[in-house]
Amino acid sequence: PPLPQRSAGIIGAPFSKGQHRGGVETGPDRIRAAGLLQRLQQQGCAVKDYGNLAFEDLTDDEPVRGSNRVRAVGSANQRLSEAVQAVKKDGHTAVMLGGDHSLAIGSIHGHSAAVGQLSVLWVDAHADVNTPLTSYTGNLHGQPLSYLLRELRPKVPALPNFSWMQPCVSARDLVYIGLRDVDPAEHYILKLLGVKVFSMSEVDQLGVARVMEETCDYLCSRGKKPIHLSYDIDAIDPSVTPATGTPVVGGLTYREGLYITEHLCQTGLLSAVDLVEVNPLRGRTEEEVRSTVSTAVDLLLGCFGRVREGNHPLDYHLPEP
Ligand code: 5AB
Ligand code: MN
Ligand code: MN
Ligand code: MN
Repeated sequence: PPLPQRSAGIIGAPFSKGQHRGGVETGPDRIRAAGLLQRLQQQGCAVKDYGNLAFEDLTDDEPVRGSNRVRAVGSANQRLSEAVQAVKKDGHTAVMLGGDHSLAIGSIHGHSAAVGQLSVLWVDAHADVNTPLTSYTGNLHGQPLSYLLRELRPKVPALPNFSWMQPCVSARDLVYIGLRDVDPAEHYILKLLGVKVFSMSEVDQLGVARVMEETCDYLCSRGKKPIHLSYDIDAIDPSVTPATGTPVVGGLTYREGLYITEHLCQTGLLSAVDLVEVNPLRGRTEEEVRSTVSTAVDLLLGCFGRVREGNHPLDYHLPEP
């Protein structure tokens, strides 16, 4: 089909302190080097690259209630929130290239600060809803939703460098797709709050097309709000995207993963996208890294109108003989 004009505002967030494996901070540059900007432009999308954020180097960042690098994560996300607000004020669909998934705190906070109430679609093998008090790893990339969900506020302690933010997402505006590695406390939280979940079992049972229909119906049932897509590359099966910090077998196929982006794009409501947890240093071969990065690029192209039947620009005409 012809492509309507879209515009992407790209923010690189080379940040890895929400977990302990080095390399995820090189994700943004690897995704750009795979041709993301050129390929978006080729498909008729206007692109503005806001560059990579620079993050404060905090030397004194002792664990807080068992969680690691809390001050660095708080400070990085404050910067990211401001950057996302600027991108939204410039009128673009915001694209945040991570970096680890703790960055969703600033990305979603900034998006909501700019446009108001959001629908959030979280595509991930993991639920990322541990509180600092339930996490047994102490990694903040497994906790972002506990800071963002209004209903969890009474369960989350005040943390250093987090006073700039308030929870801004309601549990009923959140949908998960792809879950298959959920901690007991996280499972309790999801049941307690009645969060809509399409685990890999539901993807198997219903098929991805029906999952997306039900996702959009559910998110739109209380009015059409801007959608924030937070896409963890580990949602996809590690046979396709192995270069990531916490791979889990039994994930989405390449085609299911892509279908999610195509369907969301068609709603016309997609307003910001995170693509996180691509870690080039976790690939065992160059081919594993290439496959992971090129899948990340394809998911982003799908968010901006690319469809597999093919596309052509609105002004295309056949050459005259
Ligand atoms: B990711 C775990 N639940 O809290 C934890 O990759 C894994 O952003 C978190 O989804 C995985 O550390 C975080 C065990
Ligand atoms: Mn994950
Ligand atoms: Mn739909
Ligand atoms: Mn995640």
